[in-house]
Amino acid sequence: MRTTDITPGISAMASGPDTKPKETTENRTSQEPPYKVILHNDDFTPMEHVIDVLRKVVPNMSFKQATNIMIEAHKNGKAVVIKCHLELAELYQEGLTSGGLISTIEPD
Ligand code: TYC
Repeated sequence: MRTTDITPGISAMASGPDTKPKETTENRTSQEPPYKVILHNDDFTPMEHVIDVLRKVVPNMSFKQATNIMIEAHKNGKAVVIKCHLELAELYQEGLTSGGLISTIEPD
């Protein structure tokens, strides 16, 4: 039959390795947020104030998350607040600075 001569070739092409999406890993990597907002410790800001500012500046940050970030910065000198794109990172840095906290932005 003429169709059976053609169909196997077509179905082999449609499901063969050549039609699989390429470079899935590279695509996923390129969608990662590219910047980190880093909170730096200081010797004078009350811990409660750091937690309050973090929660005001970063949407949906829980009290527990803010506390952990504050403690990490307090102990280690710095802590990652959030990973995001540059425009948002700059917005968050402005908020942290307005709240009296020291922060930097760095590529992830
Ligand atoms: N080290 C401050 C204190 O002892 C608390 C603190 C934590 C300040 C984190 C800033 O990013 C900071 N009161």
